[in-house]
Amino acid sequence: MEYTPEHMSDRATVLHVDLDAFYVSMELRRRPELRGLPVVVAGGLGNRGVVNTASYEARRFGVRSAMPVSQARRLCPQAVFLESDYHYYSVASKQFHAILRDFSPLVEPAGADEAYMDVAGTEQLFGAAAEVAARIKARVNAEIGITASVGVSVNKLVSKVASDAGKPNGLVVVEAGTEAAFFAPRPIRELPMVGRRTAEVLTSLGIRTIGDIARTPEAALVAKFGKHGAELRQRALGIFDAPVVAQRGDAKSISRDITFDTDEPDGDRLRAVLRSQAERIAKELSTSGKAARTVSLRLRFPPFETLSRSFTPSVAVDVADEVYAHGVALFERAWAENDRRPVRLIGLGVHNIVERARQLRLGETLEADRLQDTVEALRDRYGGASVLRANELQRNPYRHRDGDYIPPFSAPKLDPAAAPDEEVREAIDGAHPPADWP
Ligand code: TTP
Ligand code: MG
Repeated sequence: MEYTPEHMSDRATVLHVDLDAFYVSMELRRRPELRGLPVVVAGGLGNRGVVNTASYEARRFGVRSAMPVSQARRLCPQAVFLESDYHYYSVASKQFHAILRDFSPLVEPAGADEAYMDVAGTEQLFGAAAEVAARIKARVNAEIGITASVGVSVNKLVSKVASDAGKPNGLVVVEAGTEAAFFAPRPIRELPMVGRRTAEVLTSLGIRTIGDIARTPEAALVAKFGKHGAELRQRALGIFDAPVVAQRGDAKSISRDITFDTDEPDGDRLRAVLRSQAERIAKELSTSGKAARTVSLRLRFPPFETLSRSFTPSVAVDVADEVYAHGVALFERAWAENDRRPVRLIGLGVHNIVERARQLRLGETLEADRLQDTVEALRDRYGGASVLRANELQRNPYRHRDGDYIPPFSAPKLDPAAAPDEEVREAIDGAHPPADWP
């Protein structure tokens, strides 16, 4: 997209607020005797446990989120290992988002422990953005007992990088007009658009800093990354238009996953698990009157190779039938690409949750629910593709919303740079499950 000045606010009023080492900080709050020690919080402490987060002391030994607990124990045997207490953290997460909403109606949650907000127009009440940031930090500290880092700038992208740059307990303000200068010396991996594979390609071109990207001619980046090349360069200059969008502070995603005791080789059983996960997710959506824009699948192959794929259909989904249909389509393709190897973990999720605004679609009657049951029974018996709606024959589910085409199941692995949009690109790039997917 062509950059024009009106895309950018001329004042730094956008905050990104992120709690420091969130799960660990919560544990330290109730166990202050562990402060200063390497501490690892994991979902399960057995062989299949995965690290949720680690204290900064443990990170010094290389312990990272999403790492197997066994590996973390090898890297840092002296660490204190604790099992995650998700309920305890979710209470704090709600408190955190409530504090932010006290300062501005424009709060966009981006996960359990992070949010963007725009404080333009609140100066009369709370002072300049940097002052709001300081007040938020103080309230989080006083009321939740942990620290937050805040970035302040003209847009979400620069504020995100700024909050990371100041961690822990940071407050980094990037004054309007200094975005490119702030970015220039920073390593490419700090730019949110740059995943592992993109970084490899950039490094092979001799590009190490964000400033190096900004200095590279757009044509050279387009040659390597397709249309994302131009966008990459804009971002390297700190240009980003997406505004802060207010959202209610409730669930950002709903997901279910299961880790098998012995790796599961049977496709029918895997599909059955997906089916029951879809039902539980749809039930939760319907209880809260919500629908979801995006369906995600997560698969893990032994030992710890995890992939996630997501798809955003043109219409938000809300019934089990639809969640399952998209989930199983993602599964068939991802599983085939991985030689239908036995699966250790399978997870289904929905995110980009929106209010349900469902009206009967043209041609749909209340009988549709009963029809769906019948269709599902047939699919369960004869396989997911045995019954298709007529419109599914015409509408390829992998035609993405911007019109780009991703070939269906038998396709070779996608090149992240050639993928149709950032969401899919990230999913291919690796570990980007919904933000609050434990
Ligand atoms: P992050 O904000 O990514 O990490 P963090 O808060 O632990 O550390 P930082 O100071 O760098 O922000 O994630 C927030 C919480 O989400 C984290 O405490 C645990 C959970 N989480 C997982 O369970 N698995 C993951 O892979 C990641 C990245 C986070
Ligand atoms: Mg955090």
